[in-house]
Amino acid sequence: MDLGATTNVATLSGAAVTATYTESGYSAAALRNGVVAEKAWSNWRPGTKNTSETLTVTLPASRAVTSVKLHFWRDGANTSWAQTVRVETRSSSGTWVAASGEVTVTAASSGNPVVEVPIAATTTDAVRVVLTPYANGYVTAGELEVYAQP
Ligand SMILES: [Ca+2]
Repeated sequence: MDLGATTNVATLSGAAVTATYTESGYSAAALRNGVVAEKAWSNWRPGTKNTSETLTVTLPASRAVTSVKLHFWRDGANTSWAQTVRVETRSSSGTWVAASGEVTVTAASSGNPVVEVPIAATTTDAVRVVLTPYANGYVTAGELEVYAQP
């Protein structure tokens, strides 16, 4: 048995993804439809952009979560991915606990940036990713994966 094997539990029946804000016409729910390369979710808005955004994945049951992987979407020529992200897990008492430090997102000159944040295996029924956009920037993403031990 491979104790290192993990599976994406965000796509399980009964899981859900919500966002603190979603641009009209886009959907946080589409961050768990299994399609990685798409403009599923956007937090663009006219005028002043949000300086922080949070994506929350709730699971149908507690799992030992080991990493979170967020696939951003490169929206034309815009820097449409977060500058940094951090991961938090929900404790059994319902409080959010830091599971990582601030992780800088690196991006190649083309293609959709991806950030994967490994965490110490934590049994939890909800995970959230706090995004810090670039100054005056916005974020678009295709898929949010949460890996857990089987
Ligand atoms: Ca998707």
